[in-house]
Amino acid sequence: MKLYHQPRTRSARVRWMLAELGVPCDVQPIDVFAGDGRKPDYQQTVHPHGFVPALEDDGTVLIESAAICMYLADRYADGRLAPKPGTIERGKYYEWMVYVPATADPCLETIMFHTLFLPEPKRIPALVDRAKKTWASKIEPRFKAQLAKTPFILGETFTAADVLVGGSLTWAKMAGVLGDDPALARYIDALTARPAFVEGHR
Ligand SMILES: N[C@@H](CCC(=O)N[C@@H](CS)C(=O)NCC(=O)O)C(=O)O
Repeated sequence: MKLYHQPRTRSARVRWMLAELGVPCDVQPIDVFAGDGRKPDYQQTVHPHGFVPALEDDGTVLIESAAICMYLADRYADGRLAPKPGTIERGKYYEWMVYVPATADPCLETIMFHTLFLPEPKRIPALVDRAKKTWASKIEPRFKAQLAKTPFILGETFTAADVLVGGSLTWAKMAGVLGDDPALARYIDALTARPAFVEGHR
């Protein structure tokens, strides 16, 4: 198995997930910030957009951090990190696994791009204002409401959904938009103290 990886990006979620599972994996660094992702060979054989993460397993390459984490949980966690297929708990698991990349990540990405990554003349402050409003009024309250009730996003036990939600919340903290809330702080402290989190973010 091989993970195409760049620290401090969404491939850290996959590296964290692999560490939770204790599955050995070669890590192939792809410096997307230095343009490694734009090399034709990488785009033709690994990731069609030149992004990370990508995971090669059994001779097949998978992309999309949430899809990779769901695959790894099903294949290597022996029922530990995801609810049973066909249950309503599994439905809720899918909800969070999709909510993060479909709704939370794009909002944070807008904030990061228009405050940090893009050259200054290309940054659009109105987009940042709108995304910050969406984060604070819609997205963060959803995480907060659940985490005020249960230690993990699906309830009493840690699942792959916490890798996605934890990844998004630590990104929000990095972007400086995470609100001051005891439930969120307790959750982030608990996740970042996990040895697998530390291993995944080396
Ligand atoms: N939805 C994808 C997003 C992948 C993505 O955008 N990766 C970023 C790093 S977080 C990347 O590789 N960017 C390189 C670039 O923009 O050239 C996922 O969750 O895997």
